[in-house]
Amino acid sequence: MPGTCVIGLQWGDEAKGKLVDLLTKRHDVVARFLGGANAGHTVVDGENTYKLHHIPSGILSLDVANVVTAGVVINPPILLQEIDGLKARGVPVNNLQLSDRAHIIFPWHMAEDRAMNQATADGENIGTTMRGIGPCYRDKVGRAHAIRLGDLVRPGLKEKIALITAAKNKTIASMYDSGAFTPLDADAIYTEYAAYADRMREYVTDSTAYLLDAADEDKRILFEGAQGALLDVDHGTYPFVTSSNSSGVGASAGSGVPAKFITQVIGVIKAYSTRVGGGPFPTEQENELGEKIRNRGNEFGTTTGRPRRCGWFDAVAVRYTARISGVDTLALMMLDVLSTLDEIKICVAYDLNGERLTHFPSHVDDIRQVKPIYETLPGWAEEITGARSLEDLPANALAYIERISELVGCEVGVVSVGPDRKQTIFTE
Ligand code: 2SA
Ligand code: MG
Repeated sequence: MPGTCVIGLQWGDEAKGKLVDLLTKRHDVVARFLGGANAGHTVVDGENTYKLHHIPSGILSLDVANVVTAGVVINPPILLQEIDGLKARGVPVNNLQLSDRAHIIFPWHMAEDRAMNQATADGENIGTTMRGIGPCYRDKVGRAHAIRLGDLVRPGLKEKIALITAAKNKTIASMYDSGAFTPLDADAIYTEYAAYADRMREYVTDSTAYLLDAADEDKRILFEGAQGALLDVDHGTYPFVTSSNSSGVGASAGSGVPAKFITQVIGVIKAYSTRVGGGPFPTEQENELGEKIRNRGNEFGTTTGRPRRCGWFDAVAVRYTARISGVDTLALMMLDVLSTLDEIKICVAYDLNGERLTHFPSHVDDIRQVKPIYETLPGWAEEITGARSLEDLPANALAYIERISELVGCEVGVVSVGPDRKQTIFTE
């Protein structure tokens, strides 16, 4: 079965949504396998721009099944807004399935995220999206105080919510200064969430069973990642990460489909780097150049509108994430953003206390300390948003693509020069 996986290889926002949308035509199923309303996937179809958070980016293709799998955490009001927004613009969502194993985000998770989002043990703020993601995953692993979509649509919900609200009111109160937290009202939460459950019921499935059957029937499944591999809870820049496996290793865990069914992994990279929230970022440019990239690339969070930190392409980090994700081919996005720069730098190694590193360090202290070692390439003056084939690109842009491919150790199969579907070059 040809299973394809799309993974962001940086800190998220690599324009994965555009790539997934392009690839859906060649697939029968799109399965989103992690994260939740912290993700913002932008899909552009002609004049229309859709911003999706939970719903897989294949939703615009009506004959493709779009599956929110067990590994996702669902925020019901945000999901329902997405559904309503799509319907209001004439996109039917009959092709959506929601896993009954997916965990549900509740108001207590938001309250906990706000309280925890102060500082980590080493004093720097993670800068989460405040969507309750970390607390929900923590409760999932903790088991005692978790509610899955399957629970939301079954009897017994009222009792579960009452029990958890009572426990959470005690623990959350202790996280805030006295008076700063208004205790949660279990009855009100039940009434609100029971209404959400009624609206979500028609989409609920055992998505694991569905996907396993689809795999056995040789259906073509596209596994859609969210965030980026450097935010992977186990393999990223911990603790400045999200709370699930956002690298390639997460596709099977989240979807329930064994790795042997995934025959191709596409690593999505931006032609430069961005990061939102706290944490180390070796090639960050806190200067005019960073500002220029932010403005040209419109680098502001889809979910929260936060300005993204910008910097040069980091080949050390991407080579690492391409390897852990098992990447076969790269999709290089937003190359047009770098047009008009005199020169472009690529980080080819790190200097850690005088030692040259070409592997990505495991400890955040070392990632903070490293100094990037750059190689400088000449830029190109002309805009390239109209390029439709490699021949249309300036020689310096081609040289840049070639160098990234060499340093990361994977071929570049796709180059994107703008948000529209048409602004895509397939190199084969
Ligand atoms: P969280 O909310 O617990 O997952 O945050 C933990 C860290 O993960 C980062 N993170 C992200 N980074 C980039 N893009 C993300 N999605 C949105 C988007 C972000 C937005 O697509 O634009 O709108 O602000 C995303 N989601 C999580 C987060 O910044 C923390 O560093
Ligand atoms: Mg995004």
